[in-house]
Amino acid sequence: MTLGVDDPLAADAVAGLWSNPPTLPTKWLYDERGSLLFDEITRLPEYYPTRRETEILHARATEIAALTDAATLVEFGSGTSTKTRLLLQAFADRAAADGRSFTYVPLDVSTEILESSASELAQDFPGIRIEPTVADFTAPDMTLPPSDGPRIVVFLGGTIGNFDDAMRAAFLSRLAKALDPGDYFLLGADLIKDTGRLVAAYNDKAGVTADFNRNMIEVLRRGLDAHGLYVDDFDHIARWNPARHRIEMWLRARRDVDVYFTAVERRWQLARGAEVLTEISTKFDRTDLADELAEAGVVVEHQWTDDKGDFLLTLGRR
Ligand code: AVJ
Repeated sequence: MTLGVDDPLAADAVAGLWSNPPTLPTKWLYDERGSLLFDEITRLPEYYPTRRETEILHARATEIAALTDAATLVEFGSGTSTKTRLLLQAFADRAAADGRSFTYVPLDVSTEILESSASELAQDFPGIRIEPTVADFTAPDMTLPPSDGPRIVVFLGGTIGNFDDAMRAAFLSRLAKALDPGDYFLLGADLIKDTGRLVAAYNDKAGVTADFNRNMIEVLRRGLDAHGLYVDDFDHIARWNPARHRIEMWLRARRDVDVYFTAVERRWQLARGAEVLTEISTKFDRTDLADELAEAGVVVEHQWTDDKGDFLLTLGRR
């Protein structure tokens, strides 16, 4: 079968693999197996961000509900909504005490994950209205669901780190325009820290992050009917880029690679030692991040970290 460039994977592969350096959008890491591997990553001893962010949410959820008094919580990239439960509990308690309704709108690109986690949430939070919505929040036309009171848009996990500087600026200004005055934005971001710990978080001993990264090869092989493309021909590389304060994940060819992508009728060659960029994970300075938000039109009202100062939660208001 031949895929036109209107097939998203085909279009991204054609645009990215022949670039210099070759690159593929991070979202292709998250097929079903990739999503399961990422879930495993969040429990690895070296991977601190999920635990630290959960600590902050645990400590601050009630305060966030009181400060914002939001009627609707919109979550970007909700996934399994595990950490969001802390916020939902706090907002649900508040709404119930005041006899108000509260709505949760999880946005995700994966219908399956949205539906399965929404039905679990509906059981656990009978007092909340849940309106799962399939949406790509990185798309240029960002519109938020209507709300009877202030909204709080939450974007957790440090996923903002996957955007490069230009994408981040564009995303934040689109978001600020989509918010109504008085709406809130809650953002999770990983902080710059000791390089050894950063690199270890993306180079775990058990090799789960390596499997997660190398799974991109399998996604390509299957999606584009590739011949001559093997997961075992690639090494996982994660290194710190000090100039751009970000972790970069690459796939490095262990030998000369010669692939034919049947679906796009193209041959792709990669010399031994050459690398493909699969993910960036930018780390932040809290003041710089507050400045970026202000620049976009979101006024920072609070910034909280965990006890170790590893991770940052920022609450801003339009
Ligand atoms: C889900 C994007 C926040 O950048 O830390 C974890 C993804 N990649 N290990 C991150 C990831 C490798 C993660 N985010």
